[in-house]
Amino acid sequence: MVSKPPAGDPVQDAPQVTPPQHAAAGLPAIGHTLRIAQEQMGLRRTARTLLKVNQKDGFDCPGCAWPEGDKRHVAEFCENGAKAVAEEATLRRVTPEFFAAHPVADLATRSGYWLGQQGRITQPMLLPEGGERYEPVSWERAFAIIAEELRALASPDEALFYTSGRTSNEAAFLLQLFAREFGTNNLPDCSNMCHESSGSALTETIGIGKGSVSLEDLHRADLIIVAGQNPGTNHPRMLSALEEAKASGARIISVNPLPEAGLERFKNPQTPQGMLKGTALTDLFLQIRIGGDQALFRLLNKLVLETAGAVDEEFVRDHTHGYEEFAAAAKAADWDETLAATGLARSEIERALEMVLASERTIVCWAMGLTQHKHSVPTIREVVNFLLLRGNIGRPGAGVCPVRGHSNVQGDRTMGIFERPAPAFLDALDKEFGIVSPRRHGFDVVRSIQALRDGEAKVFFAMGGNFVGATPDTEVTEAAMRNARLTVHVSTKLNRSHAVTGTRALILPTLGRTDKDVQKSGRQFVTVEDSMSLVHASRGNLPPASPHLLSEPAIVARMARAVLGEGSATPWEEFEADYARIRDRIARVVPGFEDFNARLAADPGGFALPHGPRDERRFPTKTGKANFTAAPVEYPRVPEGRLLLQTLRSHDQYNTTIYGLDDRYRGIRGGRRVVLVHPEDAAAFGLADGAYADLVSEWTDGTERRAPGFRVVHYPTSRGCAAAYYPETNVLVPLESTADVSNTPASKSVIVRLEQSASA
Ligand SMILES: Nc1nc2c(c(=O)[nH]1)N[C@H]1C(S)=C(S)[C@@H](COP(=O)(O)OP(=O)(O)OC[C@H]3O[C@@H](n4cnc5c(=O)[nH]c(N)nc54)[C@H](O)[C@@H]3O)O[C@H]1N2
Ligand SMILES: Nc1nc2c(c(=O)[nH]1)N[C@H]1C(S)=C(S)[C@@H](COP(=O)(O)OP(=O)(O)OC[C@H]3O[C@@H](n4cnc5c(=O)[nH]c(N)nc54)[C@H](O)[C@@H]3O)O[C@H]1N2
Ligand SMILES: [Mo]
Repeated sequence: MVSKPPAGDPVQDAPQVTPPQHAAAGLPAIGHTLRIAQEQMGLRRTARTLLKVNQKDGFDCPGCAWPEGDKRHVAEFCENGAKAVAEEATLRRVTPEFFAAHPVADLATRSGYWLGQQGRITQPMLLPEGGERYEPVSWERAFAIIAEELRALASPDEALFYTSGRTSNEAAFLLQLFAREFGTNNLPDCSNMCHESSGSALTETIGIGKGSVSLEDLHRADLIIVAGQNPGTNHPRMLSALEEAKASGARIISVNPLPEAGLERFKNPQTPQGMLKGTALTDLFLQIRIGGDQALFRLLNKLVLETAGAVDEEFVRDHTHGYEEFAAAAKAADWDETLAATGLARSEIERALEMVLASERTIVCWAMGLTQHKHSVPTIREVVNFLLLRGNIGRPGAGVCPVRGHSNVQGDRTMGIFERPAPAFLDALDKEFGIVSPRRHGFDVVRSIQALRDGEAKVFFAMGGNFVGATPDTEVTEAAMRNARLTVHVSTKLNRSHAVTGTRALILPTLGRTDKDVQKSGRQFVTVEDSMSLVHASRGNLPPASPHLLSEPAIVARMARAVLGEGSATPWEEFEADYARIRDRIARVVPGFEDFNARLAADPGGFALPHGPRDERRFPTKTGKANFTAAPVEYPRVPEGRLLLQTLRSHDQYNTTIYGLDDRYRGIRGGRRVVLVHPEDAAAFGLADGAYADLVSEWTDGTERRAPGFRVVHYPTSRGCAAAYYPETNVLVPLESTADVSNTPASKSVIVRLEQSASA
């Protein structure tokens, strides 16, 4: 299997490489922000828009899910948030003339960067059966086509309803309601590829799949461990929280195969002192091998167990279950095996232990570096064991902190976007709407692709996102998508998924976060939930990108009316006219949202959802306690002469949206086809810095996948490991290579060999 870089793709240009930087943000970040924002929006719109980001009367930043503090700065955004805003608030437009000039076959040759740079989509478009181009279509006709295809299915389970995490609570609630009224739980979402492993591990161990800390807790912690996360790029506002924590005496351990600039030093653009010198953040850098985290935490647990007085015995006795079995497993942890799995030195782990023992309040933060491996769920369970041992949950300054990706990915799940909904949730939904939701579990992302491939699913609907761009095994996935009868994308911008279609395809253009949303009852706002379970309003203030756009709630409501017709007693029209009516229903179905509208009116800054472990050390698990677990230690076994490749984000991208071709902190400019390799590993393949190599992944069934033409960059990553950007490398991730339990694609552990490129 070969993926050729698309013709005319600027990413083929030879990237410029300089040594990686050792500090993040500062002046260059401001300059970069303003340049990108102005290119897309012009000067006036830039000012008007950026000053509204994350303000109480403004819109929630469409970037990451990091929470806002209570005290807002005038400019409450970061470089990458500003890029996300600029990308959406751009003045560039994709009109019907554009589609007339660019047949689908042409779009299919373009890079994701080029597609995204064309601007906002202005009208609903249809690719008719056998057609070569998308043509303008009325909204009415578009919904009639969806109704026709959905009604023609042999079973509702032949339809898939995907959600990307930018969708508001209101739209998400309507979408899951529609899917269940229609008769399926096929609600895959981006979370399946993202923090599903965190959700699986946390639900089993503490009874709720969400983080247990607030910003306040971070500021009060003694020790913060940041494992498998690159906040300098992906959650830049987290750096301010880490800086504040350090100012109050916290220490930081970063666990990462790469030295990430943002974790080394932060130059806070909000303070003069920060701009000059900045704050060193990391006290101890554990440069771990990819996939070594479970072994590391297991050994730390053994060492804590062996230290007199280190275990919080009262907490363990009163609040936990499974301690004996866990302690037996932990005591068996082996130094030599841990050193082999982690690539760390004994002295480094001993230093970490000292810091752990000196801390009364410890927080562990993590993201994709922990969630996208075969053994991610046991890894995160081991992190929970680690925190439970010293009672670091449910008290100030301590807890679990999975740092979410998309700005409302957590809220979408709270609203019921889940292929395996809890029976209690469905009971409440059924009671409220007088429907009978299906109880059979639906398909997650990977199962959805398999269902399309195998002809079990025939209609694919996406509320945002870029399904074929974000999912693994690009060629398999694209072939699967082409099997569909109908593909529908509710989108703001063009992406790869619009070029890889079913027999018929629809593009439904929608309002974004920054757009003003006016419905029959007047101006609307929507709500979102951030990574720390805070719910708040988001209100766009720009004139919509085109008069033909519909909001996401309106699209779902109209689709539901077209599909369900008289058969539905749900007041879809009323929901479209006034989103407060949707919130009234959310208040009655979803725990924690009681008096939803009234509470938002009282404080537009929002409210925190209840969280048993955080609020009262109540653990809603099967045992009624926090569960210790005792899984065998796993780590990737990489055959001789192979490397373990992680696929990650550059500084100039938002998932599959490419803002630019630079990865400033890592010293890469003007290109994305790079592979970062330790100089000695590169030498073993006979590859000098600047050589070109094909990445060839090897899977257990003997198949190989190839991504050609990557510039080799000698880089200080841990030995035996390599890194390259997603989505270019998705072609290398076998569909069947997923995490146990959560079924999340193992995008951070791909076994590869490097071959000198034929063409270089
Ligand atoms: N600007 C911007 N912001 C974003 C996004 C974006 O694309 N751009 N994406 C959003 C989304 S959806 C998400 S999920 C988050 C993603 O946020 P991150 O998880 O920070 O994103 P990645 O680039 O995947 O980085 C993974 C990090 O984990 C490290 N890592 C890889 N493997 C291992 C391992 O085995 N062990 C350890 N300890 N570390 C490892 C990598 O070196 C890297 O530092 O960001 C969100 N925010
Ligand atoms: N190899 C590899 N694969 C990965 C990952 C990895 O680290 N490595 N990370 C995974 C992760 S963590 C995630 S979250 C997924 C991301 O998967 P997705 O969420 O599917 O992908 P995005 O690139 O975030 O989606 C971008 C598209 O969303 C649309 N969009 C933007 N704003 C809006 C809006 O307001 N409304 C609507 N309706 N549409 C909008 C635009 O059309 C844009 O092109 O990718 C996963 N895939
Ligand atoms: Mo994500």
